[in-house]
Parts: sequence; C-alpha cells; structure tokens
Amino acid sequence: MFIENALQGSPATTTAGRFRELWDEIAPIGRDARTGGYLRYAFGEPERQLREWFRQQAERRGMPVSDDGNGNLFARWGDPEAGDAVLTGSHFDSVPHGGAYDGPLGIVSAFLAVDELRAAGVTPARPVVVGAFVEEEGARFGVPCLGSRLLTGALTPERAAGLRDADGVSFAEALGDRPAGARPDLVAGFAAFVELHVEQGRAMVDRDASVGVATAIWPHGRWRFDVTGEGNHAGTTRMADRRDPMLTYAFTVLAANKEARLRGAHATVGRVRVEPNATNAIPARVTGWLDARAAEESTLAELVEAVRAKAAERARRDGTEIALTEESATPLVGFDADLGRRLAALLDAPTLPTAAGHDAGVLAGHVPTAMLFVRNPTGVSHSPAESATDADCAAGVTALARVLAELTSR
Ligand code: HGY
Ligand code: MN
Ligand code: MN
Ligand code: MN
Repeated sequence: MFIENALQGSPATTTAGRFRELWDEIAPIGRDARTGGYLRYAFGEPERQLREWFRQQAERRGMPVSDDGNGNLFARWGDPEAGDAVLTGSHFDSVPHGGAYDGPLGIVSAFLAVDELRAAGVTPARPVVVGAFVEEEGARFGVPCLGSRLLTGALTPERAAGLRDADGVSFAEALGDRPAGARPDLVAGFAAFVELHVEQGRAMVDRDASVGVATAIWPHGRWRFDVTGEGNHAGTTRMADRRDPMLTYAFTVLAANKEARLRGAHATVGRVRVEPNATNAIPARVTGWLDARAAEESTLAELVEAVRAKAAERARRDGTEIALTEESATPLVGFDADLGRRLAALLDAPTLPTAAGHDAGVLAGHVPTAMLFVRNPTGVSHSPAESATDADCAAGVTALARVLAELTSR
C-alpha cells in the first residue's frame, strides 16, 4: 500500500530506516550519560528542545501548529473545514531516568505515519492532528496526564496553576500563564484519538506480536502519606523515648506490598522525602508516595483502605501521626470497544489491557479512543532498560498509518 521512497528529504528507503533517522534526531535530548536514562520534565530545557523539534517537524510538513493554552501542542495535516480530526500522538516528558520510548515513540510514529500516507497519495477526508501532551508522567508537578486532564476539564485550571515542583515553581509559572483549562471546543473537534505507545510489560513478547491493541487501563492513583514524629539526636535519645516516623513509613511500605499481593493488585512506593535527612538525626517527618493499581475499582479502594488502616494502627504504636492524601485518581478506562475490535481486525493484532496510565485514558471519556502498543523485548519501562527494535517501531508506524487511513477515509 505504501510507497517506499525518500520522504522529507530522507535518503532512507525503508520505514525502519526513516524511523531510525528521525529517532536519532531526538535521542540525545535529555539523555543522562551516567544512567543512559532520560530527564525530560515538563517545560525543562530538554522538553523545551523537544517542543521546538515538534514545531520544526510540523513546519517541514506544512502542518500548522497550535497550542491549547495548557501546554499541549497540536499540528494539523488537512483541511480544518473537512470535518472532525483524527488525533494521534503522545507525550515527550519522562520519569526521572526513564526510557527512550515511553511517550516520544507515539509522536515520532505519528509524523512518520503522516509521511507514509502522503507517499501513498492518500488525501484524508478529515484532518489528522499530531498531538504532544504536557506532563503525562506527573514527574514535575505530581499529577499524571496533567495536560490532557486540563484539556478535557478533568482538572481545574485553578488546581493545576497552584501545583508546585520540588523547587517551588508553580505550573502556571512554568507554563508562563494561567492554564486555559477545559477546551470543549477543541475536544469536540476530534472524531477519534489513537495513541501509539511502547508496551510497558512483556504481554506482546508472550503473544509473539509486534503490534497490539489496548482494551482497557486498570484504575490507579497516587496517595501521599505524611508521617510526622519528633526529630531528635540519634545517639542520645533512648529507644523507648523515640517517636520515629521512619518506622511508620517502613511498615506502611511493607503493608502496601502485602495488601497488594493478597489482592492481585500492584502497589509501589518509589519516592520518599525525609526531613531533615541526616544520618545522625531521627527524622521529624517522612513523606512517601504510594502508587496503587488494580483490575477493578473496588479492589483498588479496598487496597488503599487496608493500607490506611494498617498504617494508622502502626502510627499509634510508634507515637507518630500519619495522613494519607489522594493526589490523583484515574478510574477504570475501557477503550471504545467497537473501535478496538475494528483496529485489531484491520491489523490482525492481539488485544490486551494494561496497568499503565496514558493521556488516551483521559481522552477516552470524551472521544472514541484506541491505543496501539509496540512490543518491548525487555518488558521493562520507566527505566533506561526499556527497549523496542527498529523493525517493531517500523511495524508500529505502518500500523498507525493504516489506522489513520481507515479512520480518515470518510
Ligand atoms: O505511570 C504510568 O502509568 C504511565 O507510564 N504514565
Ligand atoms: Mn510512563
Ligand atoms: Mn507514556
Ligand atoms: Mn464534533
């Protein structure tokens, strides 16, 4: 279906070759030489460079770029009067020392899919919009999918504006303006959203398939637990006199792990802050962040409640105080079943649910949404060990092009 020839001045003659060329343009941006992972945070210098790259790619292709006033970018191919657009894309930002593919693969693949359609002489009956969502990981301001939540109205601009990073910089300051918030005018102009993403487990390896179609996202959320005790001298304070929040914290981590295992759910404490953070001082306060996920909302609620109860009981014994605060919550997401079935049949691809969150999960409540996953041989993600072969990435581009051709055919 697609003509294998030079595109956008590219000498590469295959989709895999064109993928590698474009991929190499962004590969060094935000890469940490020590770990090989990426430090790409919303509005930080590397992410700013990626935004600039996005604009250049759009310009090269004659695609006008707009933003939604929330930090999300959109590049359009096709006549805006032709009808509601098919949106495709993902995010540039990473977790600390994250992998190369989580996010950027969906944006690079989207531009390449547009190239393939053009090379095949396809004139879409409705526009294709390539999107880049801001702060998907929540690594800087704490709330994941911040850009898509703002766009759809799932989060108020007031709440987003006041979120602060570790240095006290607010989201509004980083954005350079008060966020615009919900843009129903833009959302209503999307006929469908298809996000391509690297798979974040080994399900595609097990299925021996390069591309898959997502069916659902597990409900998940983030809870901050602040444990307060009494800061004191590590040498002179008798063990019986201590009110040590580190003990309550450690117990809570173990309890979360146990309660998750009991329910077939997932619980992680991957971030902790200790004050004053000195080897020879009993901490005054320990703050941990619990990431919890389960296949059903009731299971997730039970898990969090069990952790809350056990931690509170432990705090009583430790003479500390603990407060659990929900920072973000995402209910069960079922992607558009008809669309998913249609795409799985079109691509002859397996279907699978995921426990990872995505902007597609937020958009799914407003726009018929689907996700394509590209195989990850290591199955590792949120780590420098995340991987995907060029051949599978090329298969992802071709699959996305076929999906876009199908969805823009009328
Ligand atoms: O954390 C997540 O589930 C996603 O990778 N943002
Ligand atoms: Mn991620
Ligand atoms: Mn992602
Ligand atoms: Mn509409």
